[in-house]
Amino acid sequence: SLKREELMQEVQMHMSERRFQHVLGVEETAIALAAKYGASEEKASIAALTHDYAKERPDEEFEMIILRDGYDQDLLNYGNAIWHGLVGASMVQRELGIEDEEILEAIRLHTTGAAKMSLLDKIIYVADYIEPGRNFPGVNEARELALVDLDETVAYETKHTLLHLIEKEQKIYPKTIETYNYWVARKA
Ligand code: DGI
Ligand code: FE
Ligand code: FE
Ligand code: FE
Repeated sequence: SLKREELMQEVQMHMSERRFQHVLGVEETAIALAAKYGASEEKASIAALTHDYAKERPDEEFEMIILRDGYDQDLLNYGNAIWHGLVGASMVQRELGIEDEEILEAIRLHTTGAAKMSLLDKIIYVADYIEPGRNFPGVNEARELALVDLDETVAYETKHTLLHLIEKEQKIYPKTIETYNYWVARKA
């Protein structure tokens, strides 16, 4: 598969400069988390560089793939926010030649999380939330938490993302609820 430099170039060509800077921030953060928590820094780098690869694809392309490739058709009731990782991973595989299932799964889960997450899944989920370009209330608390407890950071991110979505009256994807039930509510 592609070397880091080629991968970066390919990713950059598929998105705005602003989004590419986000991707580089996620990569830097994911590598640091991988070093701290003992995951592969190379896999963290590749997953981070490609996690939003499909984010600027047209809805019609996602809808065509969802109809064609045996996805749960309930996905059609959602939009780019849910599709770009879950379905976007198949574009990363096909177009960038990434076959590593751990990397593809981290891409699939990066927006919603899941009850069952690998160390790499957690790293990408959290790095996406706390990368240096993020600026929202609570991000510094999440950054500090990530220095001490990755699982607690997954819980914090999940709770705050859900609160934010509900505040905006957004449709909640069932997997997001599963993530909340496992990582947040199970502790109560
Ligand atoms: O792609 P990014 O902006 O870097 O970040 P992301 O992939 O984590 O999230 C994309 C958006 O998806 C973000 O605004 C939060 C939102 N999101 C997460 N879970 C859900 C959701 N949106 C809806 N409608 N439903 C969800 O369950
Ligand atoms: Fe994303
Ligand atoms: Fe995220
Ligand atoms: Fe992202």
